Amino acid sequence: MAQPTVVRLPAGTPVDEVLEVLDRDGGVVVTNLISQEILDQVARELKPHEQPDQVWKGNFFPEATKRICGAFGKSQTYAKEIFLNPLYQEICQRRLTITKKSRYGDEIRTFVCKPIGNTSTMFDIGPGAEAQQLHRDDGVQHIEHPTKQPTLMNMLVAQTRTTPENGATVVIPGSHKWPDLEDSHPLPEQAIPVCLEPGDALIFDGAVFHGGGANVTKAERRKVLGAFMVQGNLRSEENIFLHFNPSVAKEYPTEALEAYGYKAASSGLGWVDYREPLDAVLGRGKPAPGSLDFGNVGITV
Ligand SMILES: O=C(O)CCC(=O)C(=O)O
Ligand SMILES: [Fe+2]
Repeated sequence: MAQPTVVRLPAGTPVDEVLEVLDRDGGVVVTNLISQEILDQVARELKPHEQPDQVWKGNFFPEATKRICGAFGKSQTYAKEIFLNPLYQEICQRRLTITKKSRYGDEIRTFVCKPIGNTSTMFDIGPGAEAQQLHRDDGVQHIEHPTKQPTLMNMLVAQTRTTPENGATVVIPGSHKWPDLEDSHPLPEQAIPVCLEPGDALIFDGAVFHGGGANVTKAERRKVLGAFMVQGNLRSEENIFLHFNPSVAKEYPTEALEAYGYKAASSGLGWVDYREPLDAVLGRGKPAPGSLDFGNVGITV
C-alpha cells in the first residue's frame, strides 16, 4: 500500500479542491500562500516580543522551544495577512460555521454562528528540542470523536524552512476520523513530517493527531506562524472579559474570579500567554516566568 502523505496543492487551487483533500485526509499543504515580503514584515513586528532562551518547565512543550502568543494583537500584518488569509478564512467559514434552527414561540428561527479566533501563536523550535507528544488540539475543548464537522481549523505558515531535521510539524493523515482514547493510539512511526518552504501553509482539522517535530540540527531554528479558528458557539454568552477586564477583576477575591472564568481548565482551555490567567494578568498564585506552569495540563488518569 502506498505510504500516506500530506497532499500539496499550489496557492490558487479552487477552494472546493482544497476542501476535498482536507475532509478526506484531515490536513493539506498549500504551497506559496504567503509572500516573503509579508513574512519579513511579520517577523519585524513580532521581534520585540521574542522570548529569551529559557528552560521550559511545563509538560506540553519540549525544552528548547519558544513561542510568541497573541500574535494577532502584536502584529497587524499578521492579523491582516496571515489570520485573514482569504483561502484560510473561506475554509474556516465553510467548515466551522454552525447553522441551527431554534424554536422562538410560534416561530422557528435559523441562527447562524460564525467561527472566531482560537489562538494565534508563533512556534519556534530550537536545536536540541525533542519531539512534542502527538495530540489533538481539540482535546483542549474536550471534543468527542469522531466529530460531525471540525471544531477547530488550524493553519501553520512556515516562516523558516521546515524539515524532518529541524522540527517540521508531523501529522497522521486520516486520524481526524479516529474515535477517542484506546482505539486511537497515535504512534510516532505513523506521523509524517510536513516539509514546508517559507510561505507554504499546512492547514489541518483540529482533530488530527500532530505535533512539533524534534530539532536535531546544531543551529537551525524552525519557526511557523499559527492561525487557529474555533466554532463560534464555544464561548460564554456575555463577552465577560470585555465588561470584566483585569483592571476591574483585580479588586475581586480569587474564588470569585475562578468561578467567573479567570482560571484555565486542566486541559489548558482559557490560558493566556500559556499561563494561568490569574498568574498572568493579576499576579496571583505562584509565578511561572515566561510560561504557563502547565503542570496540570493533560493530567494522565
Ligand atoms: O510547533 C508545531 O509544529 C506544532 C505545535 C502544536 O501542535 C501545538 O502547540 O499545539
Ligand atoms: Fe497542536
